[in-house]
Amino acid sequence: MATAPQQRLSPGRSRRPKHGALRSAACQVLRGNWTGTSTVPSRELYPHQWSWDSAFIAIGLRHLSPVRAQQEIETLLAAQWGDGRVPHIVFNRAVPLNAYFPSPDFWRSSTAGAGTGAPRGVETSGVVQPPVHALAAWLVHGADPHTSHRRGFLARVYPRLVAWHRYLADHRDLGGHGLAAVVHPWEPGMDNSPCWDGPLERIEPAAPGSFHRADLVHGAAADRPTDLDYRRYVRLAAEYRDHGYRDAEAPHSFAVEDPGFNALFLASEYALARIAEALDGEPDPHRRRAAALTEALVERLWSTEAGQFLCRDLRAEPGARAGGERGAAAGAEARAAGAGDGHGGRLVAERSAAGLLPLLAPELPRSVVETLLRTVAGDHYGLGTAVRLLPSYDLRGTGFDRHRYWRGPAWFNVNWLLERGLRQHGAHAPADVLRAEVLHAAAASRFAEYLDPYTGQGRGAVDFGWTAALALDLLVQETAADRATFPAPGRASVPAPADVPACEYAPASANGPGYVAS
Ligand code: 2M8
Repeated sequence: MATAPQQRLSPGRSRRPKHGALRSAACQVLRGNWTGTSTVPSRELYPHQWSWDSAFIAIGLRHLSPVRAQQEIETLLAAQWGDGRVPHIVFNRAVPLNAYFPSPDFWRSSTAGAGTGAPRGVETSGVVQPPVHALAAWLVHGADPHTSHRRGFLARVYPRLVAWHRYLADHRDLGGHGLAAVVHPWEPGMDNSPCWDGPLERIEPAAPGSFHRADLVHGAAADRPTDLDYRRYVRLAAEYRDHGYRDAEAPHSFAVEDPGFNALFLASEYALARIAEALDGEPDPHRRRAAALTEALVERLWSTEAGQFLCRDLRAEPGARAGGERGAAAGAEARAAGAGDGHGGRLVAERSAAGLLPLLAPELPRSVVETLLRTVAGDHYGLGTAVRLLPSYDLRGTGFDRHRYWRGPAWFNVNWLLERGLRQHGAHAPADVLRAEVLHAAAASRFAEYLDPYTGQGRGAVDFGWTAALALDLLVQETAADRATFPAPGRASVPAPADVPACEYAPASANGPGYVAS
């Protein structure tokens, strides 16, 4: 694994784009992607509302229109199911069925999900995405606490966010030790990660030709998941649907504890504590749950050998090879990573950027933090030496592909989260460099969905929602030098900096969409 020392890349500050132009361009994207009730990730490739996209988008949108940022979250939560789950897609009925697959007629949420409380008035998917929403809600509130209080924003979203977290704790703790499991590769958001190759190999693919992919109309086949992957995605989703989306009855042949998903879960649990405080409620139960999640993460997913957190495949035999055929090249490392460690299932011997996201946990043991900081800059991720933005997957992994989405490319939301995690643990110098690199890359790539980590060339969609939103957020943070992880209630977290021109962003309508009136 040892390589010749690489030259440190020159810091990004000199490459910083013009603030005013970047803000204005980000504003155009967010305005263009706004549908009237929420924001699409991309007009062509993703023409509906996506769950974790909306949370990230709201975090940026709060700098342009705090009311629209609140509406973004409210619209999503209006589609929450009776059992508390927040669906990963909320479908826009004005969009033709063939614009995206799987479409509402595949998920059939309002009928197949009726027994689990799927809403009647809107069609959604039946799986979930990472719970970034409480964190987003707290940050959105902090951008304009006065309007938030006036609209009763926190008071209305808090019970829904609590129900969402309760769903994860009660229905998704499939390993029985406090972590939430994902039951489909769409759920952790890093859909095509090599981490899923092993667990997916056990899934019988749906028949070829039994569905029609819409993504290839807009995305390059070389960048997207393969047909074989899609056939397995479809099989898993159909199986869940055909069991009425009941977690107790569905076989969940794919069940994985993902460190990224759980890191966001605990970060959001801390945010719920702040929200409870702001509402004169009880923050301690949330803090205790966040601490318990941190402990379970370290206990079940930490790998000293890998120097990072790994996924745990709950359906793997403890003695079986981790990662299946494609991941097995990790060899001895795979065996060291978790065979028969007594925790059930097996650690997956694949390094994904998800395994660095527990840096978001404020109570992570110092030795773990220091190891993670070394790993980020080491050979597997090469941040600051081989690459300027964190790649989504191990640069040296057998499954690495610099172009295929989530198998290597750098993503803006992951880098935004890393920047936050670095600061959380006092690593301000690398966080400053990363922030400047994100801003440069966002501007240079026309807010691309993701980038070739080596060349910085944009891939996937352009004018991508969370890329514009999170660049805007980092831009404002940089200029305002506001670095509090959780701003104190009642204080605007991000005062508008003087050198950023006002954006001609349309004001929100007086009667907001979602489940409440403004
Ligand atoms: C991608 O996922 C969707 C399925 O949910 C797709 O490929 O069609 C992922 O990047 C996911 O994380 C993201 O939320 C979604 C919309 O941007 O696109």
